[in-house]
Amino acid sequence: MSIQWFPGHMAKAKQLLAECIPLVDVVIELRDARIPLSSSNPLLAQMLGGKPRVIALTKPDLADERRTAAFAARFEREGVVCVAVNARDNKGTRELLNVAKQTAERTIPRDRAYGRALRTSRVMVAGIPNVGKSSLINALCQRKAARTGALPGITRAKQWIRLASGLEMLDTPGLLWPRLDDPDIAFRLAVTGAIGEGGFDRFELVERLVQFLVREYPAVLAERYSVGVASAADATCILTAIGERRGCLALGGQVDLARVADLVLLEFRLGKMGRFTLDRE
Ligand SMILES: Nc1nc2c(ncn2[C@@H]2O[C@H](COP(=O)(O)OP(=O)(O)OP(=O)(O)O)[C@@H](O)[C@H]2O)c(=O)[nH]1
Ligand SMILES: [Mg+2]
Repeated sequence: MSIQWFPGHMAKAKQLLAECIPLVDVVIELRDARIPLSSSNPLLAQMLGGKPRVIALTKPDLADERRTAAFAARFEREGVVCVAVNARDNKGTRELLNVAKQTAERTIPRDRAYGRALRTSRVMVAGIPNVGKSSLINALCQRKAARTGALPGITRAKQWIRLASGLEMLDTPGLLWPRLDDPDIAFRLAVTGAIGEGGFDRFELVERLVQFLVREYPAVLAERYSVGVASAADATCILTAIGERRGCLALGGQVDLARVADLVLLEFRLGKMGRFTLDRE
């Protein structure tokens, strides 16, 4: 799959992160729970240097629960604290906040007499586009402080948000890295919504999604759309059958494959077909 995304605002995002990392005590690196490895940003890792970080696995409601737990345990074994957080129902947000605060306070000078941290903690929230950075900040501060949206590239500048506890959080624009050479990683990033529309061929993406589902979750398409699922090579046939079932027809009465692709991608991203983890350990 060839992916093009325009690096103009990415270059800006990279510069902004590089400028802000020295200002914070800890970085919360957000990774999509559906792709905990593919959403790991090598550029961010490089920029962090020795800065303390914790990993938050976002959108766990869309991912396979057992795999999320396994990945969290793996990251912990590798020495990074990891918490799954659902910005929709706040599950995990308190734990994440506590962990981030504790990690931050280890680096802040303390009052000699009372042992209190001498200033409030500063926490950066960073990660790939659309991973849920702004939504997480809103969940943590319990108000709509940062703008969010279903497409990548919503946050374009930095924004400091102060929590009731005094802790300061920095929302940042999503960052991708300059080369997506691995077609599997490119597919996973695109299908989960990290890459802007126009950066990839939508129909090709959905064909790959169908192939993935037939291979790894063979019952899902049959259950959701009541279509026969013979083999992954039949992606276009499967999409045509879905189009007939759902009445996605063009003016002449034939199936409108572009509309079917939109429908399948949307339903996958909304979790209507079930919960999936695309990365394997
Ligand atoms: N299902 C689910 N959706 C979520 C969750 N958190 C965020 N979202 C959705 O993910 C989409 C992206 O959220 P944002 O908070 O705007 O993501 P972002 O990382 O700030 O995106 P950019 O600023 O564009 O880089 C929105 O449609 C959110 O509603 C979650 O825990 N579960
Ligand atoms: Mg944002």
